[in-house]
Amino acid sequence: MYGSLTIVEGTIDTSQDDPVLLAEFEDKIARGEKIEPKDWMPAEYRKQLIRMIEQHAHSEIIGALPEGTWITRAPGFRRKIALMAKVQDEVGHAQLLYSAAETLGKPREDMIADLISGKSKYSNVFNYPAFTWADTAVIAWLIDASAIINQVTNSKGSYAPYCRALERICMEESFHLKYGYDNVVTLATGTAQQREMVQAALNRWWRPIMHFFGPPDKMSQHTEKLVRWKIKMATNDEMRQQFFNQYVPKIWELGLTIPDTELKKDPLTGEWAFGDPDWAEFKRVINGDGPCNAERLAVRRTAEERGKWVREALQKPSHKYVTPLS
Ligand code: FAQ
Repeated sequence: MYGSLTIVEGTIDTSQDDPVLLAEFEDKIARGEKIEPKDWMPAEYRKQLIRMIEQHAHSEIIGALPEGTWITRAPGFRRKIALMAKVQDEVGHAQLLYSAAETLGKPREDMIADLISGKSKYSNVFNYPAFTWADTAVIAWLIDASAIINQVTNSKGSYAPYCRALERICMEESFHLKYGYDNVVTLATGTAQQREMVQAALNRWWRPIMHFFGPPDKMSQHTEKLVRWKIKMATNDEMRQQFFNQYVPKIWELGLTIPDTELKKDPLTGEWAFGDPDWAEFKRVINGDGPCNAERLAVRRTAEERGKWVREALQKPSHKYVTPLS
């Protein structure tokens, strides 16, 4: 329960909503107007936004971890600085998104508690390890590219605070993408060993990236209502197709191969066909049983425990700071 909202589990449920207000709300959405936190909204719209923005925020903060472990090992000072800035950006994105979710009534403490207890989900991709420097390059290029496709699309959506956060995030992510591409190009045009390393990383990340866009539309639980209320401005399959259109040619251009023998574009429809990326693995990973789920949550749990004294100190009445000279 958050404020006057009772979170109802299940499919779209507008039975508790005033039909007149609901009709006005839907007209507003249809006209392309934005919803602000103080505007009336159906309980299910609020519930869906909290779920999605909260998961997005968790993804950013957990998403800092696979690359974060490479800051000390990045090759060269310039790459170290760039990676450190990227990781800081991702954590900053989480702050923007937690703030956007808070406008809907769920306190940040509850969101963090749900993350570290394993109740809330976060993006599947961050439950895989970054074994080599090339893994970080593929993350920064192709996962940031996937995130941009999703976020640019949804920044045109209906909930104003989320759209504002997404616009700002996308500006920063576009630098991440350039940084990632630069690293991939360096490896792909480097020594035989570097090429091998980046190809191996691409092979490892391809399936998780296919999963990143969510299950196929026919298996998706939430897409229909999210599209109806313009929270999602494209379906999971549409965004995955956009990724193929934009990035498959760029990957091939670098002489890299994609580990899916069934991947091909239908010349008549323009649709990409692809092999089954193992949706059973996707389900296992998002439900807590991926290669790094336990490790990722343990890091967040430790951070939460170690930061407790800072949060407590901030709650206390402020004391006048006395400098040695005053
Ligand atoms: N991972 O009915 P749908 C980033 C869950 S940010 C985990 O299709 P929906 C930046 C879904 O929650 C990355 N779970 O769901 C960065 C639902 O479970 P629930 C995050 C997933 O909401 C880059 C169930 O499956 N971006 O990368 C995933 O309509 C580099 C049924 O699925 C966002 O969160 C998944 N991939 O569509 C940081 C964007 N897919 O809640 C560091 C906002 C689905 O019923 C380094 N979110 N599930 O228990 C969205 O656009 C949507 O929520 C989707 C899923 C498209 C992710």
